[in-house]
Amino acid sequence: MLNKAAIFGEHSLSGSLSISTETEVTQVVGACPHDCPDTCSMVTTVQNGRAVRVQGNPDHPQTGGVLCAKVSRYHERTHHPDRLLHPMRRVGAKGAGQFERVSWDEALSDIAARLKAIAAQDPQAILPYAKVGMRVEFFAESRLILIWGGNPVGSNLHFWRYAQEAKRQGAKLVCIDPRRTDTAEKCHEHLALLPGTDAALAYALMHELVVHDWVDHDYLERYTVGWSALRQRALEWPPERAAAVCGLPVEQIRRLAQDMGACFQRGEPQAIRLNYGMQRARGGGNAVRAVSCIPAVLGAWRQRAGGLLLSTSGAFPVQWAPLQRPDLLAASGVSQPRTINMSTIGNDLLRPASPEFGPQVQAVVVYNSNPLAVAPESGKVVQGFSRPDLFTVVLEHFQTDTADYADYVLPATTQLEHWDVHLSYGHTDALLNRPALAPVGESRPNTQIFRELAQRMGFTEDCFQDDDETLCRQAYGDRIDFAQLLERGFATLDLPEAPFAQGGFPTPSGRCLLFNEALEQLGQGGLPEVLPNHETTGSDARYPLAMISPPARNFLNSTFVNVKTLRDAEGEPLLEIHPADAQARAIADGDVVEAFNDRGRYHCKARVTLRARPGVVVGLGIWWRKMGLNGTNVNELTSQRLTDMGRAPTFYDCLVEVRRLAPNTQPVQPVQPASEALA
Ligand SMILES: Nc1nc2c(c(=O)[nH]1)N[C@H]1C(S)=C(S)[C@@H](COP(=O)(O)OP(=O)(O)OC[C@H]3O[C@@H](n4cnc5c(=O)[nH]c(N)nc54)[C@H](O)[C@@H]3O)O[C@H]1N2
Ligand SMILES: Nc1nc2c(c(=O)[nH]1)N[C@H]1C(S)=C(S)[C@@H](COP(=O)(O)OP(=O)(O)OC[C@H]3O[C@@H](n4cnc5c(=O)[nH]c(N)nc54)[C@H](O)[C@@H]3O)O[C@H]1N2
Ligand SMILES: [Mo]
Repeated sequence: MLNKAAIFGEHSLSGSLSISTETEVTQVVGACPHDCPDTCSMVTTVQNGRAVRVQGNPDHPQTGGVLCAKVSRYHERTHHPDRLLHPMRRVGAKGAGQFERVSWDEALSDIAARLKAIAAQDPQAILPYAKVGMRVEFFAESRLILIWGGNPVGSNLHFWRYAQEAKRQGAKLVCIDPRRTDTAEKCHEHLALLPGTDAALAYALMHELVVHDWVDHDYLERYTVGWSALRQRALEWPPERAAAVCGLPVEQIRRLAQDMGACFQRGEPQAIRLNYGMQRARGGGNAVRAVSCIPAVLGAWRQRAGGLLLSTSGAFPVQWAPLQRPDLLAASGVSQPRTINMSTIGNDLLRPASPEFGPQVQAVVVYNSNPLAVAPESGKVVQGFSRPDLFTVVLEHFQTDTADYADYVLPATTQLEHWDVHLSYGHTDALLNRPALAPVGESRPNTQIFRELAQRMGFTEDCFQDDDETLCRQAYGDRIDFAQLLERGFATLDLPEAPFAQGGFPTPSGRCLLFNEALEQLGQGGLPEVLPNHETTGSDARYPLAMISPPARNFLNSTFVNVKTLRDAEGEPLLEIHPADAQARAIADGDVVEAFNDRGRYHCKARVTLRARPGVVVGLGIWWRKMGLNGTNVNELTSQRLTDMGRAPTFYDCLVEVRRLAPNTQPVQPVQPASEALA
């Protein structure tokens, strides 16, 4: 445990939990709330009503007593001097951030009056468990691991522990990522492909498997559909062709295929950890389909340490309920508010009523999200939230970029102060979060705020009377022993070790659909397609550099950006650029630069580094706009276009140009919140 903590600089807790009454120290088992595949069980130490420490639960095997650097600072966030402590009503212009304190009663009555028709989000609706693929712990036994489109050292630490274990046992680790991340540095091989070219690489690998006959014919015959069509398509992708598309040396592709072939011939397990990186470009859905064919071709699913694990959470949670005009809702007999894709919120807030779109959006309730900072093409998002006729309510811990545009800001409790249940998309345990503290200030849980709003809006259904503990009980029904959850904080679901060893895929035939007839009929293509990005470089491209914007290690999306210790670790907003691209633009390390395209301008400092590959710049996210040099962040540049499947956002399908603004004569500090400037 100690050495893991030392390696990662994370905090670990060893030994068992104790409760000592003399010193009034208690420890409460909870669950990390963040949208991260690890879903850790955490232990909060409370002294005199304040959280003094947050650590990983040593009794929960997946957590193993270790939390990431961010969440081990959770108590700093909960007791942060900038915590929102009471309801506030806007007095200044939208975006100016000027508010006056109001009572809960005043705030709720006024909001309820204005939102009469809001169908409060049904707090009982919990995402169904949809587990796809391998169990994460079995990666420790794999002999070859492809980490494809993810940076687990930064964002999936507990998977990385199993990969490390495998590495110690002699496994080879390969990272497929345009950026030389911390993960890429620790792997044996790094394929720095151009963003959005993963399907081409997958096909070239299958090409090599076919021509060398590193193929599990028996598995394909018994448990798949469409092998001959896929095989034929793969033969159209010799490594030379893919190398040109992906911007990779052809030998590197061949070498990877040979490693896969060697593993196959020795009968050793090989596995792929697939993450969101590749899904944030136009062809993301097809890229995932293409990569997912590989384990079937190899018959890798036969072994429990073989196959593939893909995060199953939605790529972009739609977490807020836009409200339609009550009179129109009533007139049309609609009782539920519609949901709007957050990837196009900028355009949608600005859209007038139309038959296709429906009525204009009149009100927005935002909770658990910071759309001003995280949604693409922020220029449009800002314009939308600035509409004087839009009524906006934000439930928050802090005065975020989004809260600045609210008519009402309502203080919400943090994870240390409320009940919650969590399912993981990286392991197979269910977790329970018990509150460790009384709510700070006048803050209230989201659920309580929605219940009170519902009451004032005249909803009388029984479910609006349920308290949070009841909701947690109901969430799992009888699939989980709630007593065990209460006692230990986690319970393991019973799942097979090698789910697809003999087919059993979640398809009508139980076979893996290499060729998908249903998709063919929808015009999507029965085989996975290699789709170019929406924004492709080339002679006619107006902007020559591709920009990706993955999260900074010490932030969780835009959360924690205001926690000083974590912000200090990230320094300031940076754009990574390869030395050749920097030289061509006379940019030196530390210069203030402008990254721009037709959508907007983002000012930050340049970091000239080999982490960026030629032709691709990296803007680590997601900083608060108000901390940016010109009051913007990377999402000023990203587009609202959607992916091929699932209408997901295309954050990493984005072209820009970069120019030097000023030399780095003095350190440029991001604007700090007032309370921290004193510290
Ligand atoms: N520290 C930290 N952890 C997090 C989060 C966070 O903000 N901070 N966010 C959480 C959330 S909400 C999510 S959705 C998950 C995301 O988790 P992951 O899906 O693992 O996403 P990232 O860690 O951002 O890794 C994406 C990687 O893909 C690379 N990439 C970009 N474009 C491409 C491409 O076209 N092809 C390939 N192969 N790679 C590409 C990026 O350089 C980046 O290193 O992480 C969760 N964990
Ligand atoms: N450029 C770029 N943009 C991206 C991404 C990227 O990789 N690149 N990643 C995208 C992805 S995958 C995601 S998931 C989104 C994430 O974007 P968001 O879902 O907006 O996540 P956060 O930025 O973490 O903001 C969460 C907010 O909710 C608040 N909050 C947390 N807990 C509670 C609570 O219990 N109650 C209430 N009321 N509030 C709470 C926090 O204080 C925080 O301000 O960003 C997306 N945006
Ligand atoms: Mo996410």
